[in-house]
Order: sequence, then structure tokens, then C-alpha cells
Amino acid sequence: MAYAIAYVIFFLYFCSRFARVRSLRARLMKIKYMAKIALITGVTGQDGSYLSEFLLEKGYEVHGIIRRSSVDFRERIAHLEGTPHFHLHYADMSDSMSLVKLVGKVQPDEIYNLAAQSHVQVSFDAPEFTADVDAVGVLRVLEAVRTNHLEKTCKIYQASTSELYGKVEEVPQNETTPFHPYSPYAVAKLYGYWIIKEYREAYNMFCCSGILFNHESERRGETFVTRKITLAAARIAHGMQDCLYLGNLDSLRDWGYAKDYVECMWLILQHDTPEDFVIATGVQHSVREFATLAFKHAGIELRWEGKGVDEKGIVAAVTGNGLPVTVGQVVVAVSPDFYRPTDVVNLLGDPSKAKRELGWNPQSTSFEELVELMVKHDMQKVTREHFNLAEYLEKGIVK
Ligand code: NAP
Ligand code: G4F
Repeated sequence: MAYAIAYVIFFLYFCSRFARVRSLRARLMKIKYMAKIALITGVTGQDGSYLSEFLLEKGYEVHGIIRRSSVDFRERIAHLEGTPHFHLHYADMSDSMSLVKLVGKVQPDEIYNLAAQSHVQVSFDAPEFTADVDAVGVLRVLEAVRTNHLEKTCKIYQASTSELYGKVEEVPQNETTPFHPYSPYAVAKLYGYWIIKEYREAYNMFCCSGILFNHESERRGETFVTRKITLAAARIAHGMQDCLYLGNLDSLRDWGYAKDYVECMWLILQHDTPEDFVIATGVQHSVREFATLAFKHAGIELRWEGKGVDEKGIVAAVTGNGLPVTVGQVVVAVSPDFYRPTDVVNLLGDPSKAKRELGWNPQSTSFEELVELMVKHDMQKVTREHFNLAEYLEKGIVK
């Protein structure tokens, strides 16, 4: 009898040890094969959508923050919704508690903080909201990580901007160029840049800023100048709009392709040490040059006449078949509505450090290719367009 009891006890003990070893082994296997977890704020934006695709392809589990809105269709990420390893959560950059809870729940290895009120001109109309989201929002993300005791394991990418150089103090701009922010947006982003640097030094956190110059795509918001131009060129070529109204045509930008730039965000977090990087193409063009090339791809050659507010873009030749425009017609005009109280007019980035240390190719998509792909996309889009934002833009109702 005693033998039988001893045998049962031994058997039960053996089973429990075996189960524990098995569960430990399962846990180790899970750690070994577990996908990295990324949390993206601003997942519905231009960059957030490309970054989600990029990280999912790399095998990440991707979590994104969305805001409640009266329209539920999230155009840029609609194709990802419902795919495995892609999860959306409600939170807001102005709501610390929502961020603390979400970071605790998701336990991310990497956070990409892309959420922002990202329109420079709008920041003059809504400066306080811009400061709350673009400046204090960064602090809230950092504190959410610390509150959940993840500061040793969770890396953070901050979407910083060439707008920090603002009223530029040198051309081209690199990581050592002094900042001179020139809009409420840039001032808010400057706080984000410094608080990231502060937490890196004070708490030894792996947090970095990518100082990204303008990057565009067929998913670019329709009120940024490049997309406003490509959409209008397409609409004018289809007889759906008469004239495009712009602000400062002399403004110079270093424009790259957003899809190329999200790779850099990831590379910055894979670097051995947490550092800030300028991400740019090193090539500069004016708004006027962008418009000339965009209209050319839509089948309309432009010539320019006049100066300042009186400058006009006039049809010089029609190269597209059967376009409803005539030589001599004014298709671009200037409206002071699109002038800014202070404007940043000379951005040109020096991406040498990113090239050297991250092995990133700053010119995988050229300016010419970028303009062409955006116009091609919009020529197709306008034929199926119902929502008439461009008409509002033409009338200057929204900026
Ligand atoms: P975007 O298309 O305007 O996207 C901004 C994103 O932020 C959207 O997903 C938006 O959500 C979200 N957002 C705004 N306010 C929020 C809030 N209170 N709570 C949660 N989410 C909020 O911008 P982007 O061009 O992708 O740029 C991404 C980031 O890079 C931004 O921080 C921008 O300032 C910075 N940046 C952009 C460029 C550029 O050339 N694109 C250059 C340098 C830096 P909704 O969809 O709900 O509005
Ligand atoms: O396309 P934009 O509105 O972009 P901006 O101001 O450079 O800001 C973008 O790039 C920044 C990086 O440098 C980001 F941080 C920011 O989030 C955003 O993505 O304007 C470009 C230039 C400006 O000088 C503006 O004055 O184009 C000029 N412009 C001329 N006419 C116009 C217009 N801009 C807009 N949006 N609309 C016009 O009609």
C-alpha cells in the first residue's frame, strides 16, 4: 500500500515537472520565434500606412492608434484591416491615460510616434491644438513607456521635421545645423525633438528623431502643395476644374518619396546606438517647377508670366489627346489666401550621415519619378471621383 501511494505521488510529481518543463520550453520557443511588436501612432496617415505595410512584410505584429471619427472609412489602411498581425486600438495623443493603458496592453518593442497635426498652415489657425498633440503628445508617449517600466526594452522613433530649420541658417541642412522654427507647428515639433533627446540622456532610453524632409506620394494629404497640384492637373486635364490657386511659388523643397522614407524610420531603430538622422534626397526644386512637371505629365505644357501675386501659369502647348484646354488659357494663379504669416522657403537636406551609417539610398525614387507616379495615380483617381474637395480648394474655402 505504502509503495502504491509513493508511486502515485512520484507519478504526479513527475507529471507536474514535465508539464512545467514543457510550458517553459513552449515559452522559450515563443520568445525565440515571437514576432517583434510595433506600435504606430498616426497609423491612418500617409507615413503610418506605408510603415505598417513595411513592418508587416518584415514579420512584425503591428498595432496602430486610431481616433473616433464620424466617418469610419480609413482609406489608406483599409486594405490592411482584417489581416493577421494588424490590430487597431482607439486612443488619442491628447489623452495620456489612453496611451498608458495601450502601451501596457500591447507591450511594444518599438514605438513609431507619427501622429501629429501635420499641416503647417493649419498650425497658425489651431496653434494650441498643434502644441498639445505635436509637443506634449511626445512627452505623453515617453511617459507611457516609463509608467509601464518598458524604458529598457522599448525603442521609440519620433517623427521630427526639416521645419525645425525654418528660417534657415545654412544650406544644405544637416544634423548640426542650428534650428530656427518658423511656425507654431515647427515650435511644437522642436519641443518633441528636445524631449526625446532629454529622455535619451536622462533615462538612457533608446529614443531617436528622424529629421525628415518633405516626402510625398499618391497617399499624400490633398491639401499639401504637391498633392494639391497633381490632383488639380488631373482634374483640369479631365475638364473638372478650370484653375489651380496656389500661394508662394518660389518656395524651395527637398521632396522625396514617402515609401522610401519609412524604411529609414525602421533603420534608425535598428542602429547600434540611439541617434538622430537627417533624411532627405539632397535635391531641391521650387513649387513652380513641381507644377510645371506635373502639368506636363497631365499633357499640358505651361509657361509662366508675371510676378508675385500676379504670376500666372498659362497653357503653352497641349500634348495630351483631346484635352479640354486651349493654348493661352490661365490654369494656375496665385491667391494670397495660401500665403503663410511666416513661410519656410529654402529647405535642402544633407543625408550623408544616413547614407554612411544606415546604408540608406536617398535617391531610390527621383523627383521626376515621384511627380510622374503621383500624376498617373491622380489621372486615374479623378475619373472615379465623387467627393469634390478640389472644388473647395479652388474656391479657397479650405487651406
Ligand atoms: P498625416 O498624413 O497628416 O498623418 C497624421 C496622422 O496623425 C494621422 O494618422 C492622424 O489621424 C494622426 N493624428 C493627428 N492627431 C492625432 C491625435 N490627437 N491622436 C491620435 N492621432 C492623431 O502625416 P504624415 O505625412 O504621414 O506624417 C507623419 C509624421 O511625420 C507627422 O508627425 C508629421 O508631422 C511628420 N513629418 C512629415 C513629413 C512629410 O513630409 N510627410 C516630413 C517631416 C515630418 P487621423 O487620420 O485620425 O487624422
Ligand atoms: O506642402 P506644404 O504644405 O508642406 P510643408 O509646409 O513643407 O510641410 C510639410 O513638410 C514638412 C517637412 O518639411 C512636414 F514637417 C509637415 O508635416 C508637412 O508634411 O507646403 C510646401 C511649400 C510651403 O512653402 C508653402 O508655402 O509650398 C508652399 N505653397 C505654395 N502654395 C503651398 C501652396 N502649400 C500649400 N499647402 N498649399 C498651397 O496652395
